[in-house]
Amino acid sequence: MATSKGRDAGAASSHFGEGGELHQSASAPDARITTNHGVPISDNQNSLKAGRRGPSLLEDFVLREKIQHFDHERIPERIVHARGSAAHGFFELTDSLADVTRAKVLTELGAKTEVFVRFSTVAGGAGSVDTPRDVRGFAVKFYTREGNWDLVGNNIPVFFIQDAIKFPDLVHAVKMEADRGYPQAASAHDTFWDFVGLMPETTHMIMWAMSDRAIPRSLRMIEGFGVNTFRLLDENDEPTFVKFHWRPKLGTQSTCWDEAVKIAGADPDYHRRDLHEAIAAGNFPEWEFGVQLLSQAEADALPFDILDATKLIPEEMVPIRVIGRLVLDRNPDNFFAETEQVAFLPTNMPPGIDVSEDPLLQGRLFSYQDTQLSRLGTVNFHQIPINRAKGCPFQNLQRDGQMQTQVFRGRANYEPNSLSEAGEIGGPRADPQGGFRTTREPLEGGKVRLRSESFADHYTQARLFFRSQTEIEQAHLASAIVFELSKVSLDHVRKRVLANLGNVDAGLAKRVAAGLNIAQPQPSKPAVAPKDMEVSPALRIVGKYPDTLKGRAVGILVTDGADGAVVDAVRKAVEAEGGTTKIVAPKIGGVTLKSGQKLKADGQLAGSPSVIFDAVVLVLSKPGCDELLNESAAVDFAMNAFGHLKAIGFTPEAKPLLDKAGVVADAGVVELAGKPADFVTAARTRQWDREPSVRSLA
Ligand code: HDE
Repeated sequence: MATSKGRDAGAASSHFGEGGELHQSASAPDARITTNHGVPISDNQNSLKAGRRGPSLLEDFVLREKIQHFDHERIPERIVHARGSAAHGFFELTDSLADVTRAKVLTELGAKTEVFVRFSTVAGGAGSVDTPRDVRGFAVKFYTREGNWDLVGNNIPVFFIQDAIKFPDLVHAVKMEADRGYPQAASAHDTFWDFVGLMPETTHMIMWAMSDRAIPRSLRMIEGFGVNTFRLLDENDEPTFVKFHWRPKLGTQSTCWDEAVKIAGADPDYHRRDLHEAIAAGNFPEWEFGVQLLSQAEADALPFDILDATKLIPEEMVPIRVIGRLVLDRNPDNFFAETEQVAFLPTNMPPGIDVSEDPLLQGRLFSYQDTQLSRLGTVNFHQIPINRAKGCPFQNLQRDGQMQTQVFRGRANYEPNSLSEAGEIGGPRADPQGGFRTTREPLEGGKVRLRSESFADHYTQARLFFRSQTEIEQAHLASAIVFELSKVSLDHVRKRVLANLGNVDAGLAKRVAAGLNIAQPQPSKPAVAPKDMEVSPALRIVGKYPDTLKGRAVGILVTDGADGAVVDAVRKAVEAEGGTTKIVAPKIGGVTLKSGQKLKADGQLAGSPSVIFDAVVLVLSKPGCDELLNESAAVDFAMNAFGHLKAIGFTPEAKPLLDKAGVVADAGVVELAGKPADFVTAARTRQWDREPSVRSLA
């Protein structure tokens, strides 16, 4: 039996004839498969064997090359920000910063600069899910005419720590625990909160990380920040401090925590898919680019140190000047070649942009170049197409190294040289006028290992953030801390965090203690007593994003016998406002409508729960509804849509299902009597007013 198996299997395939030989019509030379060295391959289905039943022969270089290449397909994942999604696009300058910088990318009005942008989570591995509670990376590579500029930012404007020397500790603490290898992509565990409690400087960032900003609805709906303070230098090298901001056109929008958790199961690639599909459909994500500019004197007048990355500059103190826009309009062709191999370096800056002395940034200036060497394996990683400077030539006298792809001509691999005097290639030279120059700002003091006293206030801005939130956001934030600390198993860790929270806001500490049902400890003794600042409404998200269907998806659940006219009306109304619709049916083959027409499904009910939509509509027939009453996926569809504060449109036949799911009438639960206008109004936003009726928050 075994004798004929291989041959039978081969004969079954149209590619094979008698004896397992490949019967493929002769490919044109440019379409035929070859080895890596260009040798055409005659058979890509069978290894070379001694006799029909083997063994395979070592001589088979086609097999060996293919397997060996495969064995080495994976490269080390990024130590942080391993999971990412990216897109190509452009940056267009709409307001010149010629008054403060000589960087052409920021002065050539109307000029478009090609960009590649990678979004990421921080803590999880490359294969982790898209929706954990986490900071999102927002890394932009501008291919400028004066070299690449990498603005490697996050969706939160401050950071956990003040000095780069604490970064390995922070990352060890937040990643999966060393002995057990879990939890993956989650901060809700002992070691993270242990670090947080012992390092009060993390408190401000913790407020942001526990806010809804850390569970974004879409990568198209996150803000971006350069975080560290940078400098701009004008023609005379006069410096101006700068903070960079990205603001999404769709507004900053988030999921509910329960929803984020469920999306992780329903669609682990939720954000990656959303970004890809939006771009593929021509709904190009867009951001405004803004700067906060300040002189040394203005910086000195602020009540905190702009070199401290745990502090932000409220917009109300230094307004954001919008100077351009970023549009992502092309998906990568190949995930590995582009998204995985892209290497961002905060040291990539064109002339006219410079760093500050922020001790966190100073460490970053070393780290990124270094990490690329172990990740991409060679000093020549800048020659990988996605990393190459495209806006201008790059040339110097650096030579050789692994994976060198350039073929240099001539003898000039040193400088100075006088070879050009003999008519030979002399090579490039430094350009004192047009080249990159560093700020001339004077430094002070001797060598010290200390933290500046100007960094000592760890609570004022944490308080500012918390008190600037709307009531809803404060409740979410407090509940998120309760959730995380409830996953902590060490009592003393919980208590220490609670004691620190007492310095942020007594009410917050009280709510968290009540949520944990433990006694509220005395506040810890802060290094500097926190002060009350004027609240900053700009730090909120609820009430700030536009009520719109743009960028939102509506799931329409249908059954056999459903009214096609209602489906059409909803689709038209949603799409007219820039939203997208997807038909969900019990079976992927779709349904037969009341009219007898077939309607194709975009998704099967069990695989398309309501968590992946922003609003839902149930267009059911009576028998269809009766069947769904015994289908937990259908009950969950309605129940979760309600619990996640989504608009629900329904035909009267769907009422029994809504009743079973515990959906009760409110402004967001709309019967589709004729026109879907009321549903559309409700679907433009979340039904925040419903929240107290569906969950108790801290
Ligand atoms: Fe990073 N960070 N980081 N980081 N970071 C990396 O570089 C590091 C920090 C950020 O999509 C690594 O290429 C140190 C702040 C993003 O490829 C590594 C410190 C901010 C990305 C590294 C920080 C960021 C990274 C890992 C403290 C916001 C993903 C892989 C001193 C401004 C880029 C890599 C991408 C990636 C080091 C802190 C943003 C290890 C030492 C603050 C968006 O070099």
